[in-house]
Amino acid sequence: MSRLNFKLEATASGSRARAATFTTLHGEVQTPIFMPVGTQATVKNQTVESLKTAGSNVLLANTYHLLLRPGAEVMRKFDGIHKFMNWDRPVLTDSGGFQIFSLSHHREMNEKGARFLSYVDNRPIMLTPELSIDMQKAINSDIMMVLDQCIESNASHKDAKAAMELTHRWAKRSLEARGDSQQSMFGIVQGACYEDLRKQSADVLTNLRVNGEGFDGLAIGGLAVGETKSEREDFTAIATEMLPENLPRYLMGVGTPIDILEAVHRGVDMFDCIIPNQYAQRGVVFTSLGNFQMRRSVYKFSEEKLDPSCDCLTCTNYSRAYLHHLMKTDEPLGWHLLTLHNITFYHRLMREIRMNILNGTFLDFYNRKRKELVMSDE
Ligand code: PRF
Ligand code: ZN
Repeated sequence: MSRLNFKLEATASGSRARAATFTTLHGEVQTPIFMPVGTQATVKNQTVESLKTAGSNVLLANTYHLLLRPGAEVMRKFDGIHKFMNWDRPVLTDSGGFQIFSLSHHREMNEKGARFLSYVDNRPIMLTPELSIDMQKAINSDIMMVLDQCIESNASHKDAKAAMELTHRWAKRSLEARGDSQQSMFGIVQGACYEDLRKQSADVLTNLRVNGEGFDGLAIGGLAVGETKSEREDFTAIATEMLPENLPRYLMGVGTPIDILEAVHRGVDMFDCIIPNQYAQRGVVFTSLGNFQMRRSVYKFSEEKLDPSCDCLTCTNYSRAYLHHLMKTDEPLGWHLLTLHNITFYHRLMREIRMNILNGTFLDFYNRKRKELVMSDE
């Protein structure tokens, strides 16, 4: 049984989409959900107040970054990240496995853990499952992630199998390291683009028990790391087919609005992604009329509001011309306003998805929305 008291509310017909609720130490979560990325105990360019107006509920923070700075002592001083950043809603922490894989240059993996050089002071650090969980306890996140090894999705079967098996051993050590903490913990399915490995990984992690307790949810890792869109969709479906009905499913690091819609259709409940922030930083916004590049001079004189069907603070208050100007002059306010809009767009999409699942209209919605989002993706 999950500590999260996961309750399935509805499953769509003609689709594997589901709507559910679960309860964390900092309140209830309704799924499908999008969790903005707050790597450094901040969602870049946002305040906790602006995030709440956007509709954010769960934030994602990164153990890897917070371990290096400000460090465990500061987190402990504040009894965790909530008081530190003034966020009273749920927080999920990624374990650091993926960040070492994607961000560290001088890294070495062995049975014990992952060794890398700190980007703050070049000091060597050995991130073990035990250290990752210890830091996640200091952060006091509502949901902790196991330390895993994410490898390229085009890795050989032999390498993918070795990384998956190491991930399973680290998953067990992570769950053991939880001790008497009340925090929840998710396992992470790996196995690159191999059907047998994905099935085996889902099976092993679903059945793993330490002191009679298993994981409170399961994540799908190792996707959105270089495979094609159709491979990603196929392996998402293969993984979710093997996962238990009664636990939340989290697809890590995915994706664009259309990627998320496709994954919900394949049975995923939770998402995080840096795309709404990254796109905003580059001047790209998602709108009901398709994607706009706000740096383009076509907006120079436009008195229109950004997206006429969006009720965010950006769209209700500022013209396209002003936002264009802010982006052209690299003003931080431009990043704030465009990020706020993009995050609001994601949360609205998730609310529409959830509503349609609950109303029994998801399949129609999926078919309609899919065309709209694919068009705006081009
Ligand atoms: N593992 C962890 N975090 C992640 C991933 C993973 O495989 C991914 C893959 N897209 C994103 N974030 N721990
Ligand atoms: Zn808006």
